[in-house]
Amino acid sequence: MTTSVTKLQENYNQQGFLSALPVLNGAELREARQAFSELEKEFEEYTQYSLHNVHLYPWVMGLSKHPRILEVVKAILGPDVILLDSRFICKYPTLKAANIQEKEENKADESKLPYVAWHQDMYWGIAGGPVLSVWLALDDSLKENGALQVIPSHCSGMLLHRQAVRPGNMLSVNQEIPEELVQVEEAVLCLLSAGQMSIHDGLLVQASDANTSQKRRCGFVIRYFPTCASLTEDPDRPRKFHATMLVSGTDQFNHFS
Ligand SMILES: O=C(O)CCC(=O)C(=O)O
Repeated sequence: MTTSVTKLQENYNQQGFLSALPVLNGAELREARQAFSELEKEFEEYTQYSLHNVHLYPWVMGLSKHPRILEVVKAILGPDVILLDSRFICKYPTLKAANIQEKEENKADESKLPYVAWHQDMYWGIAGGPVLSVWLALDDSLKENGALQVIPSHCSGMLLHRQAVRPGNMLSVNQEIPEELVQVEEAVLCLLSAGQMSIHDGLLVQASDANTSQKRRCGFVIRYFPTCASLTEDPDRPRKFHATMLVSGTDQFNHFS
């Protein structure tokens, strides 16, 4: 393992996330964006969040197994890795340019724009190992188009989640951690140029604001975990992962076969 990967590992273990790691070169990024625009035509509004298990498309599988991604993922999770789930999460520009100049008028609208409420990915109930999420930017991900934000301390265990109060939460079952349980003032923005990724631990508290800019914010989220981990059954949070896949090493546990 190279020194730089060891350093990444140390930083990840300390803060629960890493940001601005280069992944795609110019040609790879152009290809991915072109292929994504075909998907957008096919699925229209679903590209916003609900397009799950996109790694079943061969070009997306290529991204999920990109050597630069897997190098970092394996350094953290070990050699035997399962891809649990993947999805595109896109926030489109929703405010019209003319309206942007009239900020006051927009206030009410902004409060209804899609955003991601504070949550932890481990909400889905995983036992026996960590979950690591990769957030690969297909567009620049900036404060104004609603970049991912994280609270850099992932050792606090699972926090209470409830139904989100504010409309527009893009999470699948509208879950949120109440704001009084979150140290919002400690939030760090994961600012990314297109082609870079951030990664975060499944216990890290994270969210993102609405896109109030004229720039699309598209990210490809991929969740990985070690083969020793398994899903816990919870009737209140029924969730099926139909397309889990071994992406590195061997699986002696067969929790997903
Ligand atoms: O893209 C976002 O803003 C949120 C992503 C997210 O919730 C996740 O990676 O689990």
